[in-house]
Amino acid sequence: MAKAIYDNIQEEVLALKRERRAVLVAHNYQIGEIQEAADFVGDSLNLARWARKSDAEVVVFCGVHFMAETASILSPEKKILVPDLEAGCSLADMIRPEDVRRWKIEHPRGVVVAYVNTSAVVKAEADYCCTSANAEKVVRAIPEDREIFFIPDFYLGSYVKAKTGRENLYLWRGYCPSHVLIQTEEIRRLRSEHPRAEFIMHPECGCLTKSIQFADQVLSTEGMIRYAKESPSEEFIVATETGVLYRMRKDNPSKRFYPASEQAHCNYMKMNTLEKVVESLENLQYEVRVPKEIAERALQPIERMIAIS
Ligand code: CIZ
Repeated sequence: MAKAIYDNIQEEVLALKRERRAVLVAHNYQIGEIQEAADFVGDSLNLARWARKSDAEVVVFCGVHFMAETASILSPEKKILVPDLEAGCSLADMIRPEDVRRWKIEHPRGVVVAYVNTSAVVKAEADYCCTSANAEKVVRAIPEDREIFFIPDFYLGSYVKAKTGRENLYLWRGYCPSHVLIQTEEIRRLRSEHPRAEFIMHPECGCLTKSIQFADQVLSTEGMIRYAKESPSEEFIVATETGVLYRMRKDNPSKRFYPASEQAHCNYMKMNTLEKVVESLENLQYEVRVPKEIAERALQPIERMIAIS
């Protein structure tokens, strides 16, 4: 059969989605063209939950690998595809299941809280999952006398420890290589250049302890997007991966957004392109499927988090 000719790649993606009875979901850090082609844009948990509710048979997940795994855990009957199998997450790779098992042997009554940025095999060892939006709430739901192992992000964990005053919360020293590039000196400079701008910050930022004194809000990506819409301010300095600015600018054309650092750019997130989305839809590649035994165990901490938040 002759290959159809399209005026542009967005049209081609649309036609292929129809043909494959597929939906496309995109994380807040994806490039603009992918966000435009998406049926839903959001944070990793909202994407996975949206995909679960959708009646599509095929979901093209534009984000990074652990996010597609979470979608597969929540929707084992669906075909979850990623356009590039190499799009991983350095933070998620910083902890292995054996690291968690070792802690559990040393702390038999301890509770493991895993940030969503973990692989399915690590989630399978955890008691609770959390996102940056609900980490504090999840930790507060755990009885005071139980020790907590918070993995893998040291900065989010430190923030939650400070907010909850929880002394018996132990931290793994993982970090996001993009968020650690955001520096206090640069924020100080931007604040003096844009004195009217509100400064909103993601808790994965490596400079969180030093910069929190300037922060108007510490928020997840969804929290930032909502806050930028609702706040009467006209200008914002945004400390997170720069992809989030696309949606903020689109939602608020009259407002101005300044990245706290142009360096805060995740190369893994940017590996997905529309050309790869086309290939993914044409060839139904690359499927992410979590083995049943792991998926069943990893589902429990995710469901516990959903019940709390
Ligand atoms: O859960 C997500 O999508 C991540 C990694 C961050 C956030 O704040 O949304």
